Amino acid sequence: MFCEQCEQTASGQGCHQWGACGKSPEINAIQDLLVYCLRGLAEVRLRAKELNIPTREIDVFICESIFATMTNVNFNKKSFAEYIKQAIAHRENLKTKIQETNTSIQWSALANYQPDYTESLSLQGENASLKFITQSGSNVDIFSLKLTVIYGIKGVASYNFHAQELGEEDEKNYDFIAEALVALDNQDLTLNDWVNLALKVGEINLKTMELLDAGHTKTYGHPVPTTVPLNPRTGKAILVSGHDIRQLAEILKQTANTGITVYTHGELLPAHGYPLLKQQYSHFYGHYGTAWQNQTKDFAKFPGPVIVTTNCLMPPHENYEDKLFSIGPVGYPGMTHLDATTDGMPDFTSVIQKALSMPGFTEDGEPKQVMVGFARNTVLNVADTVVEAVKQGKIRHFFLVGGCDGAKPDRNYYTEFVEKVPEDCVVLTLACGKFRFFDREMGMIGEIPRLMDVGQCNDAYSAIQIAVGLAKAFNMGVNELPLSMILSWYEQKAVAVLLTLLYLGIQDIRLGPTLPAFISPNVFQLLSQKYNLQAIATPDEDLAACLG
Ligand code: FSO
Ligand code: SF4
Repeated sequence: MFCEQCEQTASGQGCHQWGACGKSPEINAIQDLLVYCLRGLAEVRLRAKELNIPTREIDVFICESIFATMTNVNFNKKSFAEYIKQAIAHRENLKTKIQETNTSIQWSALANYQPDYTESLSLQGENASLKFITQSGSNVDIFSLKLTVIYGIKGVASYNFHAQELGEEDEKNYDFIAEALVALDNQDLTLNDWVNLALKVGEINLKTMELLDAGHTKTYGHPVPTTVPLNPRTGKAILVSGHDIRQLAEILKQTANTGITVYTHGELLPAHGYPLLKQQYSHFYGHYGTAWQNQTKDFAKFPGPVIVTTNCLMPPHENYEDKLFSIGPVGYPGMTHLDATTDGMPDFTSVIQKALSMPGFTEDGEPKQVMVGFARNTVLNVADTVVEAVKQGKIRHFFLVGGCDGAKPDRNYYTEFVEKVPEDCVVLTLACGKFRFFDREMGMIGEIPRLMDVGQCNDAYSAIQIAVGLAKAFNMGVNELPLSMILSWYEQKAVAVLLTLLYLGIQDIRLGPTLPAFISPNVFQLLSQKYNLQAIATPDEDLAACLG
């Protein structure tokens, strides 16, 4: 087994015996086999595109199936066997269409690969392992960059999957995903070419996050400051976890008038800031639980069913697995998966029945709340006030403390960092890393809250727009703003976001809690020379350096 795609990889050296996330060597190998098959499909898809053969269905399939290989998304061998069959079927279909116009094409071994379905797909996956394929003929730094590209592409694919659900697509993004998958087999690329390709992943991810932002804001309005109850209210309940706001909207639609209250979990907290969702559904009420790594406790306690729409899913405990439902790319053996019906959305009747059969909350909890909705529109609407506060010395510095959470104790750095941020500084946050401090009372500086939740990890786009907007208002470059980025990473969406920030030339990012295992010392040195990317130190040292 070889996997080092996430931050919790064993001893920072890669998971070789068993995944720290709970992924078995068998699942890891079948995921690698899927990626191998997708690389062959990508080659054929690029040829089809040249011949103007429509590929949209295949592009969406590629995004969904890569999404399923991300950390904490899908642990189900059956799902991967099905994705592999579909990948080969799509590839052969496309080849037939291509053959109608061009009979002389020679396909690579990858594009001709045929799995043996009578034998173990996991065993075949071991031979097709990512490490075996990508390491051949390259040095350790090129291997490091190839991993950076494939892991970044996983993040990009997942965001494109979300964007297309909301009707936002750009064929150029799909083209690039296929090109990057094909490039993994190209032995002629130099180290520099690979650096450029990694940065291109960041560029395409920026475009992808922009599409997703457009999908959310056009469909549900621009987020507005909104109070979200953290205490439950009496009655039957459904919890929705993950990132997928389109699916959450569908669940709200199908549960309307059932008397069931819908709660968000994890990265769906910012969904409360979208005004059209809130106005339309009075049973869209509050948020339950904190970050993904606490779900075994949170899901067990929740007195209703839980729908997992995306990462981060942990292997469920017996005491609650029967009330868990997965949709889209998510899966776990034995867990009920709700497939999309003909209109493209799952039928949530079984979840509603489950909720009605479960106790729900028997009393209202002690009132507690947080604020969300400080996305680009809200913040940039008060840009003048912010600029004035900075000029008058009321605001000294901004910190973007965001990214992922995780179980490791060294992630306490982020809690401590925010606690130590001086009174005259403002903290912007996004993604699930916020759960380390999201319910702190941090007060206001004049009319500006000292803690502002920009949104989900993909709302890094919104944070970038805020930084660009403030830089414009101050008439300076983003790197000259009194702004420091203190980022925490965990999985491949965060890799894609980091590559976007580097593509934009953002300097001085502090990254933790540990550096990616897949970044070789030479590649890290290159990034630190060019962007001053650095590992987090202690909160005191980093605060002093940022404010110095
Ligand atoms: Fe967190 Fe998980 Fe959103 Fe990630 S819930 S860790 S970067 O999947 O995507 O922030
Ligand atoms: Fe290990 Fe992370 Fe890979 Fe899971 S996803 S096997 S924890 S590196």
